[in-house]
Formats: sequence, C-alpha cells, structure tokens
Amino acid sequence: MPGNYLFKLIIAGSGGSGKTTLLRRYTTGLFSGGTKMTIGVDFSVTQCKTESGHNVTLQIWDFGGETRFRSLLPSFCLGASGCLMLFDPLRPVTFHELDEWVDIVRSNTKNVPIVLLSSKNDLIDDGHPFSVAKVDLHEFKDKHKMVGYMPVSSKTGLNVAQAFAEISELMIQKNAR
Ligand SMILES: Nc1nc2c(ncn2[C@@H]2O[C@H](COP(=O)(O)OP(=O)(O)OP(=O)(O)O)[C@@H](O)[C@H]2O)c(=O)[nH]1
Ligand SMILES: [Mg+2]
Repeated sequence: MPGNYLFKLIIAGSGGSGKTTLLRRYTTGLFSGGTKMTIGVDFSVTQCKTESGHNVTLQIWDFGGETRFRSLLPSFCLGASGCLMLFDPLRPVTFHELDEWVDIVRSNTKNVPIVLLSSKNDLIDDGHPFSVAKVDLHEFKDKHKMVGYMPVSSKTGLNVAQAFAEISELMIQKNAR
C-alpha cells in the first residue's frame, strides 16, 4: 500500500560538483547556469513520488562542498536517512575526494543508503572525456557499499527525477526493515 514518509536527505560532494544545480533542476525543472557557491548548507523541502506510488517529503540538506565548510558537516549529517553523493567526471579530483565525503557521511549516520552520481553528463555527450576509469568507479562504489550509481545531467535532465525517486525508495526499504 502506498504510504507517506518524511526523510532527511543530504546532498554531498566537492565544491562545484553540481549539487545545488541538481536540486534546482529537480525542484523547478530548470537548468540554472549561474549558481553561487553554497555557504555552509542550504535547506529545502520537496515532495517526491516513488515508482511504487509512495509519497515522500524530503527535507534536503545541500552541503557547501568547499573545504572551508568541512568542519560543519558532521553535525549536519545527524538524523539523515540517505545521501546523494556527486562527483564531476571532468574533474578527477572531485572523485578522489569522495573518500573523505564517504567518511563524513558514514561516521555520522546509521549506515544510510548512498547513491553515487556522476554529474554534468551533457558535457560528456559533447565530447569531453570522462576522466575517471569505469573500473575505479565500480570498485569504489562496491568498496563503500553504495547502493546505486547513475550519470546525471541538470542541463538535459538525465536521471534527475530518477535519482531522487531511487534514493527515496531505498530510504523507505531501509526504514521498513
Ligand atoms: N553543463 C553542465 N553544467 C553544470 C551541471 N551541473 C552544474 N553545472 C555547473 O557547475 C557549476 C557548479 O554547480 P553548483 O551546482 O553550484 O555546484 P555545487 O556542488 O553546489 O558547489 P558548492 O555549493 O560550492 O558545493 C555551475 O557553473 C553550474 O552551472 C550540468 O549538469 N551540466
Ligand atoms: Mg551548492
């Protein structure tokens, strides 16, 4: 039976990886090219309907990815039920920094589902090279027991709604157990 749920969701990943743009694309349907860096954290609330018909209210904490905000993040993780974690496949450093992001999230949450997202896929389609080896990507995902991976684009909308629906479904499953 479809139910109603409320979850805290965090969006993590290094500065400029596309977190705020993804969230805006999801909530407004628009691609906003000129986002400002997130200072500390931004909050918003949005509704999500999953494939199996559940209504989920998402309390979203969109983290500032710049290193200067890192010390704030452990307390911002408290009470979260899931995480979307982004890296920018055109900037390998944002992939390498994911170890630190996983550590922050895992150390301050109760084994929540994490879905890994490679952002800005429209640029890859435009011929820019995906600079993280696929084998490294899948090894990384398995090593950290991440429950999903998908490429997204806030420009074309690729997998944007799917990413939120997927993490919502996973949070429901985890909390039903
Ligand atoms: N082409 C393209 N550009 C994108 C996409 N997503 C984000 N960008 C651009 O990448 C830059 C950074 O995006 P933000 O969403 O501000 O990144 P962020 O992860 O929120 O950064 P912090 O708030 O500093 O942590 C902006 O110039 C965006 O327009 C995308 O899907 N495609
Ligand atoms: Mg931001």
